[in-house]
Amino acid sequence: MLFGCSEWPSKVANYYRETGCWKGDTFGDLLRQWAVKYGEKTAIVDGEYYMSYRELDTKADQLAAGWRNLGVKQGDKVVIQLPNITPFFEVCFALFRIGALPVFTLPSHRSSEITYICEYVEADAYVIAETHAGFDYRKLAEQVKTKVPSLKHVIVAGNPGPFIGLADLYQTPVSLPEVKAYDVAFFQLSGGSTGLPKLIPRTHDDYIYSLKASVEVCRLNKDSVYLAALPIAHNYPLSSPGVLGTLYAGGKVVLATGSSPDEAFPLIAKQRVTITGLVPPLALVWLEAAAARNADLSSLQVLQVGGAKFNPEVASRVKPVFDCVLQQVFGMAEGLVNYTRLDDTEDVIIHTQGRPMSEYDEICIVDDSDNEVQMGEIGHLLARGPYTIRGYYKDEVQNEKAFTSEGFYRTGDMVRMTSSGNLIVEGRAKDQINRGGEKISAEEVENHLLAHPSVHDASVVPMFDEFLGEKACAFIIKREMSLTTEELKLLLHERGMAAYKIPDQIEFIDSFPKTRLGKVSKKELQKLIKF
Ligand code: AMP
Ligand code: DBH
Repeated sequence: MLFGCSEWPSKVANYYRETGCWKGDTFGDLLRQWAVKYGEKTAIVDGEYYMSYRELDTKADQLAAGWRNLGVKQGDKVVIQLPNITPFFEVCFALFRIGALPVFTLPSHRSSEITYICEYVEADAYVIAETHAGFDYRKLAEQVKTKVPSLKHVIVAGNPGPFIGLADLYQTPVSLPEVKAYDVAFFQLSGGSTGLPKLIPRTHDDYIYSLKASVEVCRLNKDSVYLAALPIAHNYPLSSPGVLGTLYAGGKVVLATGSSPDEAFPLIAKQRVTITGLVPPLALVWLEAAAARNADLSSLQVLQVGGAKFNPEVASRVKPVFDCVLQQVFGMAEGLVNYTRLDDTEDVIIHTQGRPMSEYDEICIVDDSDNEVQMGEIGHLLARGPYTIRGYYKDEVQNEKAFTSEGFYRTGDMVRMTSSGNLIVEGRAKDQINRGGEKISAEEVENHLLAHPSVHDASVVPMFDEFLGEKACAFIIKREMSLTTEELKLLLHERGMAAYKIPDQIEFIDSFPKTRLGKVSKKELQKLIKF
């Protein structure tokens, strides 16, 4: 295991090996096995381009050579910011094969997030697409490069401008180093509840196990066709079972560049998509579009909804409108994934967020003092298991808070267990806004707001929203009376924060309500929001 990452205790690790959870395969090995098994079968469809398993395997080898020739070595970090395009897979599998570590960021991230991450992991390289959704990533890379001089390479899928083109990295395969399955394979970003995003180290062993477990629960096989409508760098469309689970099962991945019904519905009809995963607000848009249009969605067997709490009334419309099974997914990039099962009763599917996917998952629901609550009562969800991390990357301070002494991860979610053993997400203890599946750390936004000289204090809280479930509202105590909402939004934009984190509403206030302990009471603040 690499420096800076907490390991599973060796006894526990051995147990996961003995029970067959961890099989000792790396992602590089897996792709080789798939190429042998599925050969010319289509692995990925990207617009008009159909890529077979064999082709993906070959391209990964060629790119691995390119990376090695650039000087990128085992353990080096490579920040990946790619939309849903085939190079995402080629680049990642090439890096897996040389033991370099992708760090996944979202296409919506901007200079604030990317600069911080590049600095934090001491990234050697940054991979972008030329443009996507009207945004030129080369401009962003220029800004990042000025701020992070240690960043050696910027690689561009498409026209490289001043950087290196990905096309130049397909080279004659070279011999590859040995990569260990127990090592970290890549980093995911946590949704965050602290000032700065935390990095989640995932190993080959643990992540591959999570794919296997997901594929079993979701019943994927080589006839499955998964539509990637959400950004695939996110843990949910990446692995639950997502694009990697689909490849694991020998199925076909269909990439969409966006998630609107205009793009997705024709793809479902043409590619005979059997399963896709959405966040709740998108599910609502799709429901309305499907009811209004005469699209052929007959191939769809499973519609997954997760990332944020799905309203049961909306959930009950999925089956009648799409004529397929709804599967609720409650997961986290740190590990634990819960699913409703395909043959669960309607009541379970509509009203719960499912149960852990693996028999080796251990969960506890506890009160504020870490004592287990009575069955059916609401408490903090703790999780431990063969694919749940034991610590964030190089962050001992947060690790003390986020993990118990027994190695359970404190999810920050408040849940209750039903008599059927399923979980219902009832709220959240972490200081985070879940904006329709996009997570916003309140503290991160507050810190940006506090950088304005006219801001005396700032507090960001969730506010109810019919469509998104939650939006962000910032309360500001001014130092300078002339300060306006527009000025603050501009500040956040100029500081390079991703657009989804910019508060939807800003309220000015004279003082913050306090708790008995003298801390800002976010609960009371929420009551002061003007709708
Ligand atoms: P992230 O930190 O970005 O990986 O987000 C994981 C968090 O998203 C979980 O800890 C929950 O707070 C939230 N989440 C994910 N799925 C669901 C769901 N189905 N219902 C409610 N909350 C969810
Ligand atoms: O929200 C998430 O992070 C999430 C949701 C569903 C996730 O990581 C997952 C499934 O694996």
